[in-house]
Amino acid sequence: MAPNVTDANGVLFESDAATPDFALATPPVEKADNYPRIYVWRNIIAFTYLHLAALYGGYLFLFSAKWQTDIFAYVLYVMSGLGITAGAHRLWAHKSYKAKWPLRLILVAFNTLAFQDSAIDWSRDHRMHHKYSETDADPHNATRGFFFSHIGWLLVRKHPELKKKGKGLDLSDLYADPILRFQKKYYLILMPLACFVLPTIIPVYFWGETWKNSFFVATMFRYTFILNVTWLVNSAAHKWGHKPYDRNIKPSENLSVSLFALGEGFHNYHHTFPWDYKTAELGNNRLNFTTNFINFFAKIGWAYDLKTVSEEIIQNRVKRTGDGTHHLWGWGDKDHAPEEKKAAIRINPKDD
Ligand code: ST9
Ligand code: ZN
Ligand code: ZN
Repeated sequence: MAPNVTDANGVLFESDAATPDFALATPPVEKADNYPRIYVWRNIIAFTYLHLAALYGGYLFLFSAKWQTDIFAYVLYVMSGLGITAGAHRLWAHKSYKAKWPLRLILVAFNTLAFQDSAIDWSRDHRMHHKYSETDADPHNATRGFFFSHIGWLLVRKHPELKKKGKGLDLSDLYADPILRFQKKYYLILMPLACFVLPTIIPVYFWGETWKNSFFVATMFRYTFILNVTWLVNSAAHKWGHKPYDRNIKPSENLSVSLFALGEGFHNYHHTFPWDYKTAELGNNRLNFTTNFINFFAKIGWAYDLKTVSEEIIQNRVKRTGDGTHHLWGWGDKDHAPEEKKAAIRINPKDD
């Protein structure tokens, strides 16, 4: 047995693995109990308004806003997306790489713009999501259905099992970072400024956009769009797609989600190897904007200690627990269908 096996039925860090290829002793999928939903009306009203405003914003985005405002909304989408993917997710929740303070500062600013709660709170929930995946202690437990894992979990009180098991979570690494402590302490001042006030003022001030277009397009539409893209990782990517790495879990490889979520839809891989900074197998970088972003900062030395899984480990795992949909390793793979090999076009062929 690998060292440091925890009693948790989920893998968070390398040392949590139960077997040498990082598998779990038991498959994590369980059925949710019938815990009653305690509605949080403040959130239900806020999210309803947000979505109505975003629909109107989407209309203005297409038919009324200046092109500068549309591009601005897109740039904010990418920035706040990176604050979640490269920041809260890969850096802080999973510790899959390390970052020097200038990069951490950029990421925390992007993360505040995304308004998905402080990076410390986001990471706490996300560590629970992996460690107790698809049980009652998982905040957006996908066994409770698409709606619950998408947005429903933000409209009700959390399951008592989550709060009980959550007490055992180690967050000392997050609280040790003064940048994260600062963000959490001043969140209620920084977040409204970054997510709502500045994005509304900038288009009006710099290119004469109307207040209406600015508020509904650059702020409400942009924010709600990113929220839904993020939530799709919890709902769609826990429901639809292949499972080449582990067929026993719900998380799946979902290319459409990856496209919008800056490379975060390769979710079967990510739940199988959660500490890989790429959150995908090597070779999927085309759709993985976040990996390219981290690679760029690794080149200039601001990102370092990037962790990734060796091809041998992946191959072993695919053979043992995959659903058989993994693409071939390359030409000459023993699973390569002979008909397909025969039909392939080869330029200047030579077998040696
Ligand atoms: C939002 C977050 O939308 C979205 C996160 C999505 C995650 C996606 C992951 C996918 C992978 C990454 C892909 C990224 C792709 C991005 C692409 C971008 C282009 N552990 O929470 P409370 C305890 S946020 C341990 O109030 P309630 C603790 O004692 C949207 N303990 O629970 C806590 O007290 P304190 C904006 C825990 O009362 C106490 O319980 N934000 C844990 O049941 C109370 O905690 C909102 O709308 C834990 N995990 O309320 C706010 N959790 O905190 C939404 C709790 O003092 N949230 N405890 O230590 C809420 O209003 C409430 O949390 C609630 C539950 C109503 C949902
Ligand atoms: Zn997941
Ligand atoms: Zn994760």
